[in-house]
Amino acid sequence: MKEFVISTIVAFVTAVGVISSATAQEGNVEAGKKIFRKCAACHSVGENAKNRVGPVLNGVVGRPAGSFAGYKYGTGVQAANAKGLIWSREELFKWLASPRNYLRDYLDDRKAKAKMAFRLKDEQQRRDVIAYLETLDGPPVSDEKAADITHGNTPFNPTMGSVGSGADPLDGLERVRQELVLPPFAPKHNQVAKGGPKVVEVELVVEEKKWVLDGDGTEIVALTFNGSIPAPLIVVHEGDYVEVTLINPATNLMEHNIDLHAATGALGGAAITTVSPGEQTTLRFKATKAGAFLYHCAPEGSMTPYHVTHGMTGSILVLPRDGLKDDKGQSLTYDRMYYVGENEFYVPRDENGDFKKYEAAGEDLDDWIQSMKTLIPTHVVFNGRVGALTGKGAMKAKVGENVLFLHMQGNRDTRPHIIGGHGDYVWETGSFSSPPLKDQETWFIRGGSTGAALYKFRQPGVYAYLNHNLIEAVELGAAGHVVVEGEWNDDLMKQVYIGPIK
Ligand code: HEC
Ligand SMILES: [Cu+2]
Repeated sequence: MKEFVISTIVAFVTAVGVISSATAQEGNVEAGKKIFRKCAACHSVGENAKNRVGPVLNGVVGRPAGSFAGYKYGTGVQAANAKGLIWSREELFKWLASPRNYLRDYLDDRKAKAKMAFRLKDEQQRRDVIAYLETLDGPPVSDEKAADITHGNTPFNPTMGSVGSGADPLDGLERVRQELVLPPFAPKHNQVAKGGPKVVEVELVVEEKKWVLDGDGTEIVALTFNGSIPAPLIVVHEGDYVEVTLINPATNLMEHNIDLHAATGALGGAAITTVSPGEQTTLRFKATKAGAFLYHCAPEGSMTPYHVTHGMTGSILVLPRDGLKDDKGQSLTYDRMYYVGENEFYVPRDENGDFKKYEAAGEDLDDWIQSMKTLIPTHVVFNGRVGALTGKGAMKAKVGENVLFLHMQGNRDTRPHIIGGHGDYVWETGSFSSPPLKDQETWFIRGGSTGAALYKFRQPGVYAYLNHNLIEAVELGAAGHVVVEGEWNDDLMKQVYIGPIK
């Protein structure tokens, strides 16, 4: 009890800055402010701070643990609060090194859990960030209007788009729910639209989960839409309304949102869809442009490339209402479609050069940001892991079939090629209002886009479909197979002779 009172007083005095000389010895406020950028992925501070993945940290030094109004703390922090824990400088120093281990010790409970999956190992960095936290004033006055803008300085007024006032202008339109399927497959759809524009409902549930990247068992805690990498393909027609419901289950640890390149305004939806664990959001946008597009999570700052390089990228195909066309405006149809998502990963290594493993989403944040800034990926793969599209997972087709390949890369340029085949028609940028290129050998997919290529298979056999940076294909994983059945055509190719030199 005595200790409790003293630490409260010390913390209080420190918080108001009376013994600031001691603060200077311990940690550097300016350095701490920079380090806080890492914390800002989950915590906000300052005047309009609101609870996000983690609670508001204004005035946290000297505050009872688990006490910020309106934040849903985990059971561990709640128990610590009941036990009288006050966030003194010393306690924070231990907490930041490993929140989970800290709670296990403090509560003397081996099963105690912390919702904060982030660790700051470096002692000086911990002192610095605590020094910075000490400069922050107490809790902000709650300002609900200001608190709603979660993403940059978008001019979006949250009341403008709110549904519920008056009649819904889309009441007359047919509503359909699209059941999304696992890549490399496409959901059921018509190539030529039937009837007028519809409202197409899709549901994306964010799953943070362990994910193995290769045959060596290299593992990350992936961030996914619906549990797959890439995220599922959505297919609609130009003029349709797309209603995306994004669910972030309470068991997750991070905030997520969605930026759809097919949408117009509010950062593609990212500005108005950020959801914390335990929340969901529904966004409706009109698909005004025909093409193949990327969608991805885009929380803020470093968190955007962090989430994108943890698997949160997918594609939406917006078909022209009357289907695909060649360069002369003649209809083109496909017999099958495959959706190839290319993702690159930057798995951090330990002192021995071995890949590190982490237990929970966000735990690798610091290491991963360092590693992704090298721009040297450790893995470049199709469908989330090395070999996902070979062997049992190989794509299949028959001689004479037209196959539409969508190729998505959320972050980095790539160059698909079919070894032994071509791109008969290629919409390199994904735009269907521009005429397709014809008879391409290799096509270019800009990082941040989805392109489309149509090819009629004319010979049976196993084709490699790969990123024609062959180092990335062979050494890092960016390769798949297409197994094609049918009759061999000697006119197109014949082995005339092979054997000893004649
Ligand atoms: C990946 C998200 C994430 C990051 C990054 C993160 N935190 Fe947290 N933090 C949380 C969550 C979630 C909680 C709530 C813990 C619980 O309830 O178990 C929390 C709780 C806290 C608390 C306890 C607050 C209270 O009211 O009891 C402090 C202090 C804290 N974090 C400081 C920091 C600092 C400082 C950093 C940066 C060095 C940081 N956090 C980085 C998610 C994060
Ligand atoms: Cu995300």
